[in-house]
Amino acid sequence: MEFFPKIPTIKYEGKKSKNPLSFKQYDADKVIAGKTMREHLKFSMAWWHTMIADGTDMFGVGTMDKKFGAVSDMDVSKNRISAAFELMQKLGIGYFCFHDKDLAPEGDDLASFHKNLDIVVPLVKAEMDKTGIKCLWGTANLFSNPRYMHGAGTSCDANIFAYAAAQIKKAIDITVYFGGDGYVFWGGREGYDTLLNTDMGLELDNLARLLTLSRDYGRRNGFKGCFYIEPKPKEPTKHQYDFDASTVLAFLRKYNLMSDFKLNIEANHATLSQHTFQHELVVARINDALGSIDANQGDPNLGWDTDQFPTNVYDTTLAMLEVLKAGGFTTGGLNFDAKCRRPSMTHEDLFLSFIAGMDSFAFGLKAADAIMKDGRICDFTKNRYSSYESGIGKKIVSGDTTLEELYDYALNLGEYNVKESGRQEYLEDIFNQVMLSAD
Ligand code: XLS
Ligand code: CA
Ligand code: CA
Repeated sequence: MEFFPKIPTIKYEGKKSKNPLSFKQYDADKVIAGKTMREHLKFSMAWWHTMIADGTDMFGVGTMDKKFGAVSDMDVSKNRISAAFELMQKLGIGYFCFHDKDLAPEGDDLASFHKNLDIVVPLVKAEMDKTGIKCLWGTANLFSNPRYMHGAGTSCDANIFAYAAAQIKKAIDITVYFGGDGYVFWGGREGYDTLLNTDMGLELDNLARLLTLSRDYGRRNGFKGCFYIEPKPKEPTKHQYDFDASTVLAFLRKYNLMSDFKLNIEANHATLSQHTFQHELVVARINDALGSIDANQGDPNLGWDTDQFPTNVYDTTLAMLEVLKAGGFTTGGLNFDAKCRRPSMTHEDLFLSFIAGMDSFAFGLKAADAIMKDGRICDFTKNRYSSYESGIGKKIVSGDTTLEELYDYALNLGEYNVKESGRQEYLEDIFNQVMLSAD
């Protein structure tokens, strides 16, 4: 059965096309810097937003049909599988990401939830085998069920810690069964609403204990991919422990988890933490921890986690610049953790949204490659630090100086001031000019 009968397979038609159901920028087989666009971009569908989110918000019920003609919870889950693979195939999306809870009804308790998963998960695998579509990462939803009101790994109740562990075990099993490349921990309620009732030290130690137990279980049971932490500063809690990339890196180092964990950077979470998307990607990259990306965008005038499809081509260009500088994705990819706006309620809007996001990142890749090839911005930055390549600068970098030597050196300089301009506006203009002529 076809769930989107009016939607054809989406093809690349080029910039001049006015056909809304076509790609204007994303030419999957085009080779850029030695790889096809498909290989560079590794697009992924987020099961929760695409197959489940129906437009429900705090002020009103859903506006979109995500039941795909089914009535019982189990049938809804099954129809979503067929619809998901039809959508991914028509768009040429090679990966998907999922929470355990996205795939099957929760039932009355954990045992019935896992029984439901055992029925549904092989159906997903059969579609994967048929289509060649892969799993980018899996995760467990440890934030929706009321039992996680105080957190999961950071709950004050040890029974809830055990529940979380059980859910993670099953979600890792499913990810391994799917051959998934990644496993994500996003700390939904791993934070606090007030410090008056919170033992922060114990909560952080317990969170690390849960991640360590999960890592060890995964490695013992065939998970060869990468574990990721996804930073976010707040929402739903007032303060989330995995606040931003730097905070997460300090946590991973403190608890000796750096060798198995990298970061999954989400654009909207970056801006929520008062950073730019580019900033969070740079922090991840320079720490060799750029794992994967949740591709979306927020709205600066709203200021919460709106999870919009990414259409800002400045941001996609800056993001792809960081991905290229990092040498491209290995286990990671671009997961559209994004949903249509509530009034964009038709199934066609789903396709139009993915097309907008894919074209925006495809353009970003082309523009980033052009900026790398143009070389002026990278060269400028490199030359800006050339004083560290010889003389006293070289000694500072190689660790061959002392504070005493620097004291004498500085005093001998007499009246000295920097001569180089930062040239921000000049660089921004180069960025614009190269980006606008990218093809
Ligand atoms: C929520 C997060 C979530 C994670 C996966 O804000 O983005 O969707 O990506 O649990
Ligand atoms: Ca996310
Ligand atoms: Ca989000």
